[in-house]
Amino acid sequence: MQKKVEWYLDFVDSSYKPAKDELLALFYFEPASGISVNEAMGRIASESSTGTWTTLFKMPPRMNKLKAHAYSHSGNIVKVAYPLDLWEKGNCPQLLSGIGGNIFGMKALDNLRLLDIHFPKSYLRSFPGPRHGMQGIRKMMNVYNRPMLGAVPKPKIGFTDLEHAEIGFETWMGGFDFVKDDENLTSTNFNNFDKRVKLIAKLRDKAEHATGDNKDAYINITAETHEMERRAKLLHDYGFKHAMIDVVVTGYSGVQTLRNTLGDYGMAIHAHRAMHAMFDRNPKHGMSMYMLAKLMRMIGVDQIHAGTAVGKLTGTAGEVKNISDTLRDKKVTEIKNVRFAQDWFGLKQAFPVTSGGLHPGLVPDLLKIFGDECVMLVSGGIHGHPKGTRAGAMATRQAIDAIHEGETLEEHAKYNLELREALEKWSHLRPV
Ligand code: CAP
Ligand code: MG
Repeated sequence: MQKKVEWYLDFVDSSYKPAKDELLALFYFEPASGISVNEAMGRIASESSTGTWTTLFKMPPRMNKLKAHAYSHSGNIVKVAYPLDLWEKGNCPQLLSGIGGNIFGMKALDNLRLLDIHFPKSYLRSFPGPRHGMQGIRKMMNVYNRPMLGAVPKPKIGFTDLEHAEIGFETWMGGFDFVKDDENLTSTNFNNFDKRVKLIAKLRDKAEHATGDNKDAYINITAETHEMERRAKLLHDYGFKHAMIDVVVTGYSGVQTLRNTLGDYGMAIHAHRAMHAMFDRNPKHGMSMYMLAKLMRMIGVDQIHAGTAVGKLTGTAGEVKNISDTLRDKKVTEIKNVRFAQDWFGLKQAFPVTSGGLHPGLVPDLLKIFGDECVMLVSGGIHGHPKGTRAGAMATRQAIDAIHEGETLEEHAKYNLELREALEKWSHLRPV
């Protein structure tokens, strides 16, 4: 008789009741041909916890306590419970080495997607969460009852440091709060990070003086981690209250380190999600954007891009709403097969950022989806205004006022020239 070779099914138990302090993962999965549902679920739970592909010579019985259990299954959805002791608290990379690791490459699965993880209190509270959160940022900027507004100079890369700062000045003067770097601008031979910081600081002070409002910038510190720390200090020295990080490309460890550094300076993090679509766009495989947003709130970014549903990039209104919920809610409710309920146990709330192909004509849609509690980035949609950046920013503010005052954009445009000109160019266009 052939000896037992593997023990994957030991990790499947539909009668298992997860303990309160276990981490629970929600996966979409598709077994490969010839693999049963139970065999597939067993592999997911095994390879992401204590298992390997074969039975072992030495296996102390106490290790059974560290095994994950695939405990619930319906259709292509499986829930897996992971004992708390498997995890190092405060270590997000380790979490993903397990739950987001080898299992995604197993031959026995055609597709696998991590949709959500439910975190118990003791695990969640081992991370700091946002330094300021939504309320802290509103207080810092003294802006209430409307979205926070920002813009990236466009084209996204190519301006000199001085040209970049001058466009920023126009953005602020039109009534926006933030000037933002684009995700692929760091430090180049034509736009040096240090020079840009000094020039933007000078024009920020000028704009604050001229308008009497608080102004700030999301300057992109993305680089090797020690260099990010140096850049963070420079921003702090020049009085900036935010730093921007491309959080996917720098990685969880980099963001955790910078959360500490920037937190010590009292600064907030603007998280750009460049590269997220490499793993979240295929609905059957990879990891959901929802999961990324949740991990980033846990690590402690104050705001992260969430999509638009009406702009140039993919993402439905439902997805955008889910992401916003996990960033902003104190307690998230369950949506079957989509997300777990999650109590955030007091970690601060983060802003969703809506960005990508926006212009004043889309403001009514955006306010319907996000409400006022968001950061709205309108970039091409202000710099492409027929009268230029300042007029474009003014048009966006006028569009927000219109909705707040219960008017249509067209009504409000009758006595607001900048909005009228924006609508003449773009109307309510949804770019593709
Ligand atoms: C928007 C943007 C943002 C994307 C990011 C860009 O510019 O600066 O990076 O919106 O997407 O480079 O495309 P426009 P997301 O406003 O001119 O389109 O927020 O989905 O991560
Ligand atoms: Mg960009």
